[in-house]
Amino acid sequence: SLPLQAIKSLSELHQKPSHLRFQYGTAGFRTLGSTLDSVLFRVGVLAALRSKRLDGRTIGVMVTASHNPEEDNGVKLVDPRGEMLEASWEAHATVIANALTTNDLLDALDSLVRTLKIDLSKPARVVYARDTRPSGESLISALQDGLKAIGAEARDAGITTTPILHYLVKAINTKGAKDSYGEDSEEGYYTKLSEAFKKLVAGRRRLDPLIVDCANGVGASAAAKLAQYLGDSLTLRLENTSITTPGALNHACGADFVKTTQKLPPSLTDHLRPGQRGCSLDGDADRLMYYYLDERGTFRMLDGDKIAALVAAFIVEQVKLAGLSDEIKVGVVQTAYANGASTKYLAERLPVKCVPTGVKHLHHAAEHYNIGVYFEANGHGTVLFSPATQEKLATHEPSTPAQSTALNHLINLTQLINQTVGDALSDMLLVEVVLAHKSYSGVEWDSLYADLPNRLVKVVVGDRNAFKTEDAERRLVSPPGLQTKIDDLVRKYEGGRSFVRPSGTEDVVRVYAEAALKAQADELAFRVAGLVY
Ligand code: 16G
Ligand code: ZN
Repeated sequence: SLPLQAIKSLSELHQKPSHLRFQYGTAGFRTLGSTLDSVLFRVGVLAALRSKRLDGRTIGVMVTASHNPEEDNGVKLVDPRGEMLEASWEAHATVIANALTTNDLLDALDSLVRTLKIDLSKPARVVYARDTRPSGESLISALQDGLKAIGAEARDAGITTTPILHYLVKAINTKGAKDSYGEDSEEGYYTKLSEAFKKLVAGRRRLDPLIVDCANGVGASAAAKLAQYLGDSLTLRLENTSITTPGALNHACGADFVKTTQKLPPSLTDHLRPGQRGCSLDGDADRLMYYYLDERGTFRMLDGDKIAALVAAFIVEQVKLAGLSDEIKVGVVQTAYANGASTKYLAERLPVKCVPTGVKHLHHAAEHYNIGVYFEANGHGTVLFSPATQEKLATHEPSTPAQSTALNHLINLTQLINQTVGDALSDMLLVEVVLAHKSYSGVEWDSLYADLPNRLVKVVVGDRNAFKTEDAERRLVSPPGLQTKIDDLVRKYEGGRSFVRPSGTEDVVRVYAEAALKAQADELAFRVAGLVY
């Protein structure tokens, strides 16, 4: 049975603020860091129960609020294969987090154990990490109390990136197996990525140094370590590495700043020369945005859609060169936020599917392809190779030297890419590989297609839950009548497209619009926002 006494006495030290309601949303629990103490304690207990439910396989816990302000924090669970927590457990997490008193908590845990038939005699194994946020240290100790209360075997992965924690979870759970994901250590991660990278760029002209905006977050230390492993195969110039300066995290820098303002972080103005490539990580290094300044000094953004286009086209080409086009089908997954021009470019070349916002939807849809490329416009994404495809690559007998070369490239890509989740560092190396192979600068990459001008606005409404969508969030079904009004407006704009959806992370409704001209995209967005308000 549950160690009631231990849970009870430790839970008293981590009482739930009575006036707050927590919700396990698209990004786990996420809110002001100072309010999350009880949530972390309970997540510790829950992670252990999830592990027991899965026969003692290791569960991950990541403490981060990604690109959000420094005062925010959050926590999410990682399933044994390194993927997001199974959806049905999101509701269990919400129930556990909201139990009012310690006794309510014990009742909720007991009922969870009974309904899910959790065998409490099984071991519980959990690995956890956090980003650089100041609130992280005390939240980790609350988590540790939860793990201790239920007697879990806990491993502290320290301060590291979200994707590294996902890597560790998968590596731990595949240790010693035929499909081992790699050594279950940070060194194992850096070694795996850097060795694959070196093989993929061997014999090619060295790329110019790359400027990396680390968002003053945990990506700074990870990128610095990665740079050592890369040696002279790629030079990284790290900027925004002030991880201990109060207030610096994600402030006027980082991938989210770049995407939402469509501007160069001011701190990079003196560092990025025209034509030079730069990129920004977010606060936990799972999102990536590229950019460059053109010859007139104008900022040109290369977002998640541009990364998808670059990478998908390259993989299709390698599959063809390897003589495997008939056996290995490559597909792309996007969301409604994907620029219309990117969807057009990709759909002319390979199957493209649109799914609702949120990594779990994209990841799941990408698993249906032999090789699934998924990226959100905001720079979160990865490439999945199905187990059968990896097997095929490992056993296929190439009939020419050219086929053999392409086959090896594909095998090395399976090692370079962090397939558990979007990973800014792994994605950055992937982009660099393609640029090296194609001898592209930012300019050539950018010219794959021209982005349609677009505008995103947020609208504060009385009740965002009144907004219900269908067709992968591209159309509203409620409030009634609103979609027809949007359609009528959109028709008036050349190349017009617009959709409205409730945010999953903020108490707002988001309006997206694109059109052939910038002024028109802005106008359309504001007029649709006017309908919503
Ligand atoms: C979360 C999602 C991200 C999505 C964003 C949308 C995960 C791990 N993260 O950050 O994929 O783009 O939410 O936010 O799923 P919104 O619902 O507020 O627009
Ligand atoms: Zn992030």
